[in-house]
Amino acid sequence: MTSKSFPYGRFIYFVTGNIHKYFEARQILAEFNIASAMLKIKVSEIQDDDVENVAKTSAKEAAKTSGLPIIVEDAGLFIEALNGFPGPYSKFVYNTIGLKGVLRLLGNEQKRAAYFKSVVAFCDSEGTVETFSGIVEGIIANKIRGTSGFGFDPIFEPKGKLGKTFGEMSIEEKSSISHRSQALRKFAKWYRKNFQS
Ligand code: ITT
Repeated sequence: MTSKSFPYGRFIYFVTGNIHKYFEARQILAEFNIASAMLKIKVSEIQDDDVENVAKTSAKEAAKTSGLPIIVEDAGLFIEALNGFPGPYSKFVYNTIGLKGVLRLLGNEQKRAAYFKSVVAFCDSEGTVETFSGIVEGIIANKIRGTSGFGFDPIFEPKGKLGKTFGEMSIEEKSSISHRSQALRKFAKWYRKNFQS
């Protein structure tokens, strides 16, 4: 893609209904001098086994509805002993059985490996889509620990920081290794290269 001049400067709308995701994203994008705003518009989340397809489809719909260049980010928690469950169904599982339910499902299972995957999908008003992904590996803790972050953060201990859940970390510490920060950093580098302010 050739370098485009972008009428709004380096600015991007982050389409989400989840303020915690936006706060994390805003900080990471700011490191690259990209200003952002949270855009809460209704977009359908398709049912698909792949978070990349979910993010892509939502991004196209959001860009079409708003007429703005936007990013959508879709993430999920994949637990090895549960064959990748809940994956793309993470929101539903969080809202139904919650953290306690996931810990109950795992019981005394010794193999507690899991990872978070994030896919950022950018779509401009012409319908061009680009995706960027990030993964953070870790384990599912034995019990709920910490009150920071959101979702499954209090039961996820990332590799390299074992003994501490995302729920026990500041946004900065989580973002130094998180799936979301990796995907957003890839996006930010690409965006700076392709869109001049
Ligand atoms: P959107 O409006 O952006 O879709 P969402 O909360 O539905 O917000 P996702 O679909 O990306 O976000 O994520 C699905 C669920 O996965 C989310 O509700 C959380 O429970 C969980 N999740 C995603 N990212 C997480 C993270 O960084 N830490 C903890 N849990 C996370």
